[in-house]
Amino acid sequence: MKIGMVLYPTFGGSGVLGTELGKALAKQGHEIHFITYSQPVRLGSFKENIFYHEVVVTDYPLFDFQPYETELTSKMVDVVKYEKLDILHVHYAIPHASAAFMAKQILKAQGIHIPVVTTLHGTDITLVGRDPSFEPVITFCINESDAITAVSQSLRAATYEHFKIFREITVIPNFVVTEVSDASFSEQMRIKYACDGEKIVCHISNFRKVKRIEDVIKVFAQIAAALPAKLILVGDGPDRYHAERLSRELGVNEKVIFLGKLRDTSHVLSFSDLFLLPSETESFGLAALEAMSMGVPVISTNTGGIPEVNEHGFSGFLSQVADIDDMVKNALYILDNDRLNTFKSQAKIKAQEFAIEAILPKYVEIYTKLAHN
Ligand code: GMT
Repeated sequence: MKIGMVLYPTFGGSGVLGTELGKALAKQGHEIHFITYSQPVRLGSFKENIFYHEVVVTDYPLFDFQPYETELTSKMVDVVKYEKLDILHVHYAIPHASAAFMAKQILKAQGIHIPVVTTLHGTDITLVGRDPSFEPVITFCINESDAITAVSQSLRAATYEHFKIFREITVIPNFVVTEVSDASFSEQMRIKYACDGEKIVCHISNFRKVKRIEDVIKVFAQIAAALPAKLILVGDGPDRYHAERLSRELGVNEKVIFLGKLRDTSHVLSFSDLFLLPSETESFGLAALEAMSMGVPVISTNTGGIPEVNEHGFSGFLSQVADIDDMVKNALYILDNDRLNTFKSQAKIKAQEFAIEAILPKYVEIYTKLAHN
């Protein structure tokens, strides 16, 4: 099949998922056309069956706001028409579902039928989409999609709760492509970042408010008071400054390493002992799954779709949002030398439920049904 993949190219989970999905489909022989405004961070170098179509937004002095959605729609129309696509799969409803609806109508007027699959990822529903300034468009476009998927049961339920959706939403959980770690590299890096016996705690996110970065620092400060440990933070975003300030205030700044944004997080995860995800809300928690797949147990909140991923007492532990003491207690329990390796193995076992081999056929089934209608 020829599939158009529309996504945000940045470090967010929806872009990562859409890119990895496209790469996996291309490996199976499908032709994948990425349509977005810059090269997706996880795309990497040349790959067979993969094409990238950049949406260029022209900067006219007349506009205070550049019309990205219009440029995106035109690009979708062009790519569907001239590359003869069978399916358009859009990740994240805003503005991708509405641009896809518009593209579909334009193509229909030219006698071309293009089925649209919309995957809901989280904040498009739980935060941004609920904003009254977006809601009517979101509701309409979700209902107009030919197939709708959500990344967790929790997100599916939230979508029905907050929007008047009269269509079936299929849950297709996020997946992980497990990277093979190089043991000698991991050992070298462990020696570089942590002295003998120090545990390595890790957090990866876009440092937005919803991630509660300050809770990461608070939990780590208590862990570091109890045992030798370092904290590695990967990513960047609006709350990074607060994390830097708090780590100085709590006197742990010497033990906190800010690496910034990384295209590939598997290397850092390969020498980490524990992953912290204290989010306010999380439709799935792809970063936690990626950690688990590298054998890193997870201390997280029990919000949204996280309990569908992180199994309490097996791959890690779940706590109420903002319950720092409980997260610290659980973290110290896992980091105990007698238990750590068991939790590491269990995290890997749990992640296997979300192996790409198990999830990919679910998308292919949807595409196949729509393409043959
Ligand atoms: O977490 C973010 O802020 C990024 C956001 C996105 O859309 O890129 O992530 C959402 O989608 C991910 C992939 O499906 C999920 O794993 C994240 O849980 C979800 N984030 C939230 O719900 C806050």
